[in-house]
Amino acid sequence: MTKSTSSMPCVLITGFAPFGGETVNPSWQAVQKLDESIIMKHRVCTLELSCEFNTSIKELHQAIESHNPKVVICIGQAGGRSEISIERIAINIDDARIKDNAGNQPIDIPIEKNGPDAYFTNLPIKRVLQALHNSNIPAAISNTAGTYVCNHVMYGLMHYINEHYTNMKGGFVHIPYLPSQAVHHHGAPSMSEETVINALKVIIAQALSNDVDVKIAAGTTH
Ligand code: PCA
Repeated sequence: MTKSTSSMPCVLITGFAPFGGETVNPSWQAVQKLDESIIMKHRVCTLELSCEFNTSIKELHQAIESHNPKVVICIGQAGGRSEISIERIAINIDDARIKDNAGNQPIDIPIEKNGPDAYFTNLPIKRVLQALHNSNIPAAISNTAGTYVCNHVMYGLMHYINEHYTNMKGGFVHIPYLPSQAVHHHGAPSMSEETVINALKVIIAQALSNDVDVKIAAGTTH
């Protein structure tokens, strides 16, 4: 008899819809492959977020309410970055270089009028970094998630956790273009879907197994 997985605790992993003229978003391409898989006795629930300011946060909050996950990790495309990019911080500002998929382009607008200037992720990011490197996956800590929809969603996630839950873990990870996208962006780095999927499994396992981070230097001097 197979045990029902519906009573298992879950982790919520999100990807984004394509944006900015792309036909795919590598985040959702990879994330959807993990749907309903089991990692460390946790069911993986997945969701594709709209690449739209405001709507994306509402979709995320609704999914958190219905799944009550232990861990929430949102994944997004960062075309031009070469590594798995583990975000440390989300800032309270929208400053869109291009319109979102609903045609909105907020410029210098706070995400939460009375919210703090920034939130740090509560994922053990250095452990995640170490584990990715041990798996031979290029990765780095990033100290900016930008000012577009990804930073907006990360801020919305951490704000929600802060207001509603005390022990839910949340964070954001940017990933490079897929090779099929990079061929249209001369000189841009890329990462295979297989490597990204492996990276996501490593990240989820680390988030589930560690509350306390390690102190290893991974900063930059510029
Ligand atoms: N990347 C964009 C938004 C959606 C995505 O996948 C960003 O970095 O803001």
